[in-house]
Amino acid sequence: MARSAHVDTFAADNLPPKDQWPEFINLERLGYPERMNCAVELVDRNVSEGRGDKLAVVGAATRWTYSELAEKINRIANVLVDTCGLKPGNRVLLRFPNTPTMVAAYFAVLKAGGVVVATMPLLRAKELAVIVDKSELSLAICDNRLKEEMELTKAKTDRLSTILYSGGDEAGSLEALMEAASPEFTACDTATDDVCLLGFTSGTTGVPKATMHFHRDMLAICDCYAREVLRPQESDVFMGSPPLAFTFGLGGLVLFPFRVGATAVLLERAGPDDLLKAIPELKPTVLFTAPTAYRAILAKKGETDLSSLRKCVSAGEALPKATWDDWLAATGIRILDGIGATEMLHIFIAAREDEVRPGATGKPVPGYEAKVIGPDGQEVADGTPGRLAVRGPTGCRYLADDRQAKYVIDGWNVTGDTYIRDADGYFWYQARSDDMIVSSGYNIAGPEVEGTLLAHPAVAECGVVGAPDPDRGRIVKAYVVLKPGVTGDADLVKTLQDYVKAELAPYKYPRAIEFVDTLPRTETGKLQRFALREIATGGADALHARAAS
Ligand code: 3UK
Repeated sequence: MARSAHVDTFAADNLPPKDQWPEFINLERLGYPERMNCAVELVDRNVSEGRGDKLAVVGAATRWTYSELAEKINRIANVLVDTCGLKPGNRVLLRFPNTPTMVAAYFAVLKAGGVVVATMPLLRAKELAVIVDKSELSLAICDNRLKEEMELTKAKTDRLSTILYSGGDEAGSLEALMEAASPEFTACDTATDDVCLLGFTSGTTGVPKATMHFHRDMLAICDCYAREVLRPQESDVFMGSPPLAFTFGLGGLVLFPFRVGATAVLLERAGPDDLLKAIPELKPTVLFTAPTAYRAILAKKGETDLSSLRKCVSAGEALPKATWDDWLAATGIRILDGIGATEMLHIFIAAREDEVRPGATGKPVPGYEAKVIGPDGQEVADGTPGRLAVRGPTGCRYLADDRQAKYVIDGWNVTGDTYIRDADGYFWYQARSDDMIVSSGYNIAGPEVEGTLLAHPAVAECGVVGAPDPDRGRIVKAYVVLKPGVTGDADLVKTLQDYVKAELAPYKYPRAIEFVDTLPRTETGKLQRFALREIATGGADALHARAAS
């Protein structure tokens, strides 16, 4: 292991014990040097290789070339070190919508040897204070527009001593300090395995976990998934919806374009309607978003011109075959589904356009290995469902957390997903392992029923969970959002039930269907099945109480 550049050893001190690390494979093949700062590799290299005048990042009000971005980064790094006293290894909280300034601040922290703690804009003071305390950080950079919750956070913890606000030009603002700072900065001579990012998981329940990633990890995802599967070009323009605090967004909207000198277009608001408007205007060639957004865009496809798009990536949750088929019919593009995780930093199973099997996630990304294991930890036969286990050059390291021993088993990362591998080596997603519905002894995967319902013309969105049932233990219950103009009545319930029975083994059909206006989702676009389960459980209890009284 190379000598760390960290003066503040918090990150190294809180790595899991070595015997609980996953096995990292194929690192030699990537051939990274012992000393490396990923900010230099991802930004400065574009300048030194002659792409200084190339457009790096575009925001609502700014367009910076790689040279301009590199200068902003240097100025912020100087502010961090000279004004804020940042020492290598210190954590810095970032709180921004997706903007060019966030990107500059992100790389400034990395270049100065700090550790980035990026946060989702929608988080509240209560959640932010947990992150501040867990990361033991005292310094934050925050967009003016998110100041209120930042100040509430400051009041909740005694750690935050310095907050730089960005977006104004008053004395003391980030911009004023940058103006006065030098445009030159020598990168901190970090080790390739110095921690540079604490990625908090979008976990749906429980205390948040912080995953720890090294400088080399930031490049490894570019040199495995992006280089081998996505295969972007320098001329590409990237756009998408995930927040940069979600590693899906970080990789897809910043690291991947920067690794090849392409352009990142950042949207501060990136719901489906914003994408519909931005795509014809800004003409991205590569799109990163979640399955729901693909469906929402499809519903309004007549209203927009999607012809600039060349590649579309979907992750965060399973991409139903119906969505894949409809997108191909509408755009001629084969969506690249891929499963990733905050623990793995980015996507580790996917397929290139020419190798996609619609409905399957794909095969292990070059550099990664995957297998399906049974309850005893042994690999199961192809065709048998079991838990997904993966390993590669990136992997899970939780900051001081007992759950490390649950995620990493025998050197493999066990993601909590149930998968089936087919005889050709393709991996087929079934469900989150704890989302499998057991009804009358049958194992039913909610996402399979969802994918089927979504193919029905009346259905816009749906979520399928197990609802308690006195006879069957659980029954399959579907929460369905209908397309505009469709009325949810008893006839439609019967129609949808018959539809599923005709498409899947009949025991999987939803015995209960409820029509709703929206489904609960996380900021990363995931359906909150646990919230639906709670509703399903509460509903049954409420019913029971009424029957009893
Ligand atoms: C689920 C998928 C089926 C799966 C992520 C790309 O989602 C990301 O990270 P999270 O930590 O969640 C991980 C979990 O999400 N999932 C993600 N992608 C798919 N399920 N098909 C998919 N294509 O349960 C996984 O364990 O929030 C995704 C890149 C970076 C990421 N952090």
